[in-house]
Amino acid sequence: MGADVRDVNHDGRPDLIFTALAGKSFPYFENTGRGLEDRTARSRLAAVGPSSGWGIAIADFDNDRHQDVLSANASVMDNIDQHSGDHCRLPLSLFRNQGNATFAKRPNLFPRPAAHRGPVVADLDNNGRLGEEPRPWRNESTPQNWITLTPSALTKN
Ligand SMILES: [Ca+2]
Ligand SMILES: [Ca+2]
Repeated sequence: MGADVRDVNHDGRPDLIFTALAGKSFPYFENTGRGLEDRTARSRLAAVGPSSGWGIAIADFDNDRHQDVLSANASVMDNIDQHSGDHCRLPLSLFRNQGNATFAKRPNLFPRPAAHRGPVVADLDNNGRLGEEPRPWRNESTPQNWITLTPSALTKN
């Protein structure tokens, strides 16, 4: 389904996390420099729950320097509500990096379920904290350090 690549474990090499269908792990592969090694079980992304993940974004959502994981969730079947106890519309999930490339799901952070497909992450209000689109989520975490750059036009001498 969705995939994103970032240096999750601070070793300078990009790592890979992708989403999966309900009941499956969200695989996490660390880049060892000689290849990718499966660290899913150690990362605790193996127990993500009954959500089918679509898009994924790896970013530092709480400005603690550790890359966190946001997944856009929904069932693959638009009419699954009519056929089982499962739901098509699901809330987003945020997995906080605990500083050692292990993740803890932040419960009830996104209570509004929807047929999510792909997140877009940006600092929409220029406050140094990342928010999420298409349904704007305002990040109200404690501000940490960030820098804002304002590009200016170059002039010829
Ligand atoms: Ca890495
Ligand atoms: Ca973080």
